[in-house]
Amino acid sequence: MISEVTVPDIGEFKNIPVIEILVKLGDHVQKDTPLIVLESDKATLDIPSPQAGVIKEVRIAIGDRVSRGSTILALEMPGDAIATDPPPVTTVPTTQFTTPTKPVDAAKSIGKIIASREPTVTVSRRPGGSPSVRRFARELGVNLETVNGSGPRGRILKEDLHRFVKTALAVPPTATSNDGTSPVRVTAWPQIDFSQFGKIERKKLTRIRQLAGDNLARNWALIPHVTNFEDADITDLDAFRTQLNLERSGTASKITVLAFLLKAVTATLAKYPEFNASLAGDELILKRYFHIGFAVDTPHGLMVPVIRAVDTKGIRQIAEETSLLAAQCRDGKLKLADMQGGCFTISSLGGIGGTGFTPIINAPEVAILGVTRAQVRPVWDGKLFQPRLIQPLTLSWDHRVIDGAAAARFLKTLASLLADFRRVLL
Ligand code: CAO
Repeated sequence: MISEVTVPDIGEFKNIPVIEILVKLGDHVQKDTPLIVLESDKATLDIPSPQAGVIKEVRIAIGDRVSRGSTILALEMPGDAIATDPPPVTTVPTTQFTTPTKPVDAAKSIGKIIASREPTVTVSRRPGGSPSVRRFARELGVNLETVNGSGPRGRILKEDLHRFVKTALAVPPTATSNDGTSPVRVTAWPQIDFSQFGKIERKKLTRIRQLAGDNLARNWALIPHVTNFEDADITDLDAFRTQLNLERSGTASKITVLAFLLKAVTATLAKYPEFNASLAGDELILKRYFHIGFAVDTPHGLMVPVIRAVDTKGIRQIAEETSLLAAQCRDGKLKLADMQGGCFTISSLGGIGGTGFTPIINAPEVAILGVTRAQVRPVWDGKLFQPRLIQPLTLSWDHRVIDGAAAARFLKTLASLLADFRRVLL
């Protein structure tokens, strides 16, 4: 089945010279594979193949002038491709536009008349270069749209390409914006053969660590983090916690400070809704539910399961759920659903130690609480130093959404709830 391929509707353009022929006899092409390039004073146009097939004859030469309907080449097509040909795809890159697709303009075939819709013609709004310049650019992997032409009407000359490549090689790799105006310059990651300094061992990162690492790098780099610090006096709370643990039945999970933190954070979020939110463009999405995530250290890497509707649950139930979810994380049995829907995260290193750290926000959340180990410290009561159990708290927050004063109030409220847990009921 051989069909003539003609120049489709190319809008205002007429008598345009062919500057490049991208296919040759015997080439297999797909639908929309560019066949030839036309160049007018204003733009270059890629004429794509209307169908998949094999090039049987090329009927134009470079320099020929063509208009709509001019025959370009003969294409042999498999019979079934013709019958089932879908309408043209009109999605094109943003730097290009499509000539209006008109209903069927029947292409004449040598053996048979084949009705086919016009293909999508892409028109580049840039000055062109000669075929040899375009070929050279392709070989170098240079996008001609990024090169300034110094020829007549901005035509790109070979010297322009040479200059472009020289300049690109002279500049160290940077993380600039597309227009090159970003003030941020990032040098390439150091590539060092460490074995020249001593014995080394290679260890592949686990999948979880890779995924978490990518997210953490994005969140750290893109969110303007600020971290506030606060101390909470949890002497009374810890006495209550110890009492509850003494009262618990054999199989019940041990209650740690974490369960109280989850509950107190939820009460604080209810008071400061902008902390229970996500940024979406220029809108803040405020959540009216309280699903709180907590970081779990596992042999495979960090995981963040989520406890749902913490506002509706008691301390014992929260403790049961945290210990169950943490066990599932460590056994690699956590369900995807249990990692989703979080509003806010608590990262507790209280079981390990430390006096403070600045956690990275778990996007698209806007704040995260970091907790280290509570310690008994001498606290001045106005007359005497009293031994009090002090819980260090850190809050990292997204400065696009939250201000320092709000963060200080949030932590102050949280500390006051932990100091007197009855206030959670208020
Ligand atoms: N102050 C003092 N002691 C604390 C404490 C605190 N804030 N928090 C926990 N402890 C104590 C517990 O009471 C427990 O004491 P006992 O051994 O005497 O019973 C001990 O420390 C161990 O607690 P735990 O860590 O097993 O339990 P948890 O509920 O506090 O924490 C979990 C559970 C899953 C959060 C924790 O095991 C974990 O994985 N933490 C690491 C999180 C992490 O890696 N964060 C960093 C991420 S980077 O942002």
